[in-house]
Amino acid sequence: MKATARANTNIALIKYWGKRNETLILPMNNSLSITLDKFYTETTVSFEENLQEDQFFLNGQLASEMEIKKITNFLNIVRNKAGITLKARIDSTNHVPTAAGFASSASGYAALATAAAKASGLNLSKKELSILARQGSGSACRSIYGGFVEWQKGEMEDGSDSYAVPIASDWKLSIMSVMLEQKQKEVLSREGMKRTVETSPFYAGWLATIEDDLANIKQAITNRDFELLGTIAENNALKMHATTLGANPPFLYWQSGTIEVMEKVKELRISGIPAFFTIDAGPNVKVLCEPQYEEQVYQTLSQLDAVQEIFTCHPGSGAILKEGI
Ligand code: FM0
Repeated sequence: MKATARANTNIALIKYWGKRNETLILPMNNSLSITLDKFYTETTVSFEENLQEDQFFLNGQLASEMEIKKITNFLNIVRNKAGITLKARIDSTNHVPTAAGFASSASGYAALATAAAKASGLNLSKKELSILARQGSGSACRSIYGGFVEWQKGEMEDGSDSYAVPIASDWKLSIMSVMLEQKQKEVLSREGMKRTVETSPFYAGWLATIEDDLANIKQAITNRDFELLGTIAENNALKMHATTLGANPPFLYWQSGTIEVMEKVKELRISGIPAFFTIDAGPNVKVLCEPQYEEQVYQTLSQLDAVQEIFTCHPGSGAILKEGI
């Protein structure tokens, strides 16, 4: 009744932004991401006879009651499916540089779903694992697979057709994760997307453009058209962030350093180096380029005072069970 799994985080090129069902975590729109080869979570789940409550240790420390409650809710889904009532001990380690502030919910729930399913005796397909991980955190359903991944939003009310599928491609892009100094506490993505759906007049405009963006970026992946991929990804991120300005109360994830990096990326393009940015629910910027330009992009962005550290990532693998444990 014990299993260990590892999952990488992912970065969306077409963003998931907004839910149509908050309990089942069903999205308003399709999204598309790249699973990275850095920043992963490793989680061991052990269902045990003698436990009265679920125990959750994050990076070696007992987690807060709120975090344990979230984990218990998630494990209840697993227990129901497996027909067991045993409580579990969960040990989870985030292998994310402390300064990074990289969202770990995607790698966290992908690893937890994979380990918990195995430990409970369930033998789930990747599709079923994706559906399970989605119920912990939406973006986690994409981290079940490696490389380019599409999360198909589905139509069903029970969420049975809302899961990720891999996109066949071995295109080795570079994703430079640019870390800035964290200046203020952010609006969490869960709260931010909810507020945006409920109050932003720009939300409808965002949704209206998704299907075109998705079709174009898939075309770009098929044709290895970097210019097109980068243009769509950058524009999609800008549109997502534009919706937050129309929310009530309004909010913005960017800091001055965020804009400095965005401007540098544009300068790089003017100087003939194809590079594009994308930004999630925080101030950090991810810069996309092809491997031959990695060094130049790295050097140029390192010069900015606001930049603390840059991590060069590439497409990585999907969630895996660790053998021999
Ligand atoms: O990853 O409320 O998965 O597509 O990162 O847990 O379902 O943390 F930029 C924002 C991720 C949102 C875009 O949201 O939310 C993306 C975002 P949950 P997540």
